[in-house]
Amino acid sequence: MKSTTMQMLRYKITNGAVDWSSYKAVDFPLMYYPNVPSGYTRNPDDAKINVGGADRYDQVSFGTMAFWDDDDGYVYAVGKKMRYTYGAWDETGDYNMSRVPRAQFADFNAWTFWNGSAWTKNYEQSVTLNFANIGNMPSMFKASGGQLNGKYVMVYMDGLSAATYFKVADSPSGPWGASNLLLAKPSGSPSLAYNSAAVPFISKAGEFYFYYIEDSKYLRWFKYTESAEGAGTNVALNKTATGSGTPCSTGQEPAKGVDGLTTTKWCGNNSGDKWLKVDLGASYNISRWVVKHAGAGGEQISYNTNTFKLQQSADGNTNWTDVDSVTGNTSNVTSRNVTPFYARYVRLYITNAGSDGVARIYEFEVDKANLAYKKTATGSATCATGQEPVKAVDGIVTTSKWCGNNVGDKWLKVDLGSNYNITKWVVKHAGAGGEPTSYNTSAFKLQKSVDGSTNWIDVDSVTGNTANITDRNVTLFNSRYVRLYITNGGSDNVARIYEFETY
Ligand SMILES: [Ca+2]
Ligand SMILES: [Ca+2]
Repeated sequence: MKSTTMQMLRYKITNGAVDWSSYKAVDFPLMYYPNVPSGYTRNPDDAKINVGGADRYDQVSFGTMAFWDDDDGYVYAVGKKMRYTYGAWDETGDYNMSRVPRAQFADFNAWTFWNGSAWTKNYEQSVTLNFANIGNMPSMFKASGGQLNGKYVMVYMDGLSAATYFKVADSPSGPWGASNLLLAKPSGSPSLAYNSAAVPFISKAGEFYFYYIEDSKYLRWFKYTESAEGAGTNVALNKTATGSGTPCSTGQEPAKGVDGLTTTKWCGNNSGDKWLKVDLGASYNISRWVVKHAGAGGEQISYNTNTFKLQQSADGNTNWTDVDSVTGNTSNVTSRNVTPFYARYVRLYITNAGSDGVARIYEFEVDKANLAYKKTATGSATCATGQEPVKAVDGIVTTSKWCGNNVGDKWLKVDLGSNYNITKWVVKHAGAGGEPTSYNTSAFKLQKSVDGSTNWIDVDSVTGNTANITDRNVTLFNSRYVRLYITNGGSDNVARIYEFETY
């Protein structure tokens, strides 16, 4: 590859459509000029190195990708450094990351590089990202909505024709968490598979599409969908919404604020306070709320809702109770965790809608809480290190289970932290984690207790189960402690619980 510079093509998007005639080549700074070995010379014009009479060329950071962080206003770019060392190109294994304020994207000199602790102008120091065991061409994006909301997600294949994974971090520069398997190593037909990458732009909250390249000819597509019962399911999605005043115009009704799309909005311009109410259809424990403002839909940021609160009500008409409030907001997306509350009706109540006083809500979401998620779990004897009770409440199904193998009955106890109303429980057995279905838990009960140590009371029981996932509604009960009590662990009587959830 002869590379004298690296460029990206920029296109204008008008009314949601790409204007292909508008492209403009923009310089991109992830270009690596290695130290030229002794005796070799560099052609200053095109970064060419003369190696024993043959032309060789500098390489850019290999597999460079970029993504735009909607919240902090930067464009980030990540690539894998290639280095020329005495006659051979090799991958350094080091990833570098650069960023630039979005408005200065085309200003080559505005880019800075992460050196492990700070953003610097010095490219040579930009080699400190801890991306061990990441194959070429990872992709990265910032998730919006769902369990991963606000997290940075990296999708990658662990080598050529290998398995595809994703990692999660709280900031682009890491640290990155454990690997989560997305897709097993391709078997059979493809002789070569590479470059697994996510395509978040066409994905909805709680899911993302990804692909790999097969035999340099095809894109093989897949979709990752978060567990429907996992932490963070938006229960306002497509529910009945009403709003104050009359919509600003046709097509901007309250329903557009809960349709799952950031291309549609509820617009309210009545005088005074404005509100958007949602009837969830049933009562849920709610642990998080999300509002996507004007800027999230591509409008000017000064229109972002300024001061607003989340309210809840049992009847949806009167007696609204404040749950959480935000003042002086300028962000495009508000995402806030709250202590779980139990309600059927929620309301976004706006006292300052932004610079022109018009409410523009592209999405209003409230997430149903799995009350057991990441709470304190204990259990009877564990099969092996890495299969502790905590693995049954970590929200991860693939490769993450509690395994219990003591003789006799087995149990998994969760301290929810305080008393909650509970109406549903879910158990994901061996088959849900990819193991033989004969290992699915056969006979088990849900129990409750006021003290978590004695006086366990049966709430519900299942016998002769063969399903991978048990999902059962129960008459509402209030408890701080819940226990999965297993009397028959399946064909080999070992308990394999990938997730235990209560709602
Ligand atoms: Ca919408
Ligand atoms: Ca798990």
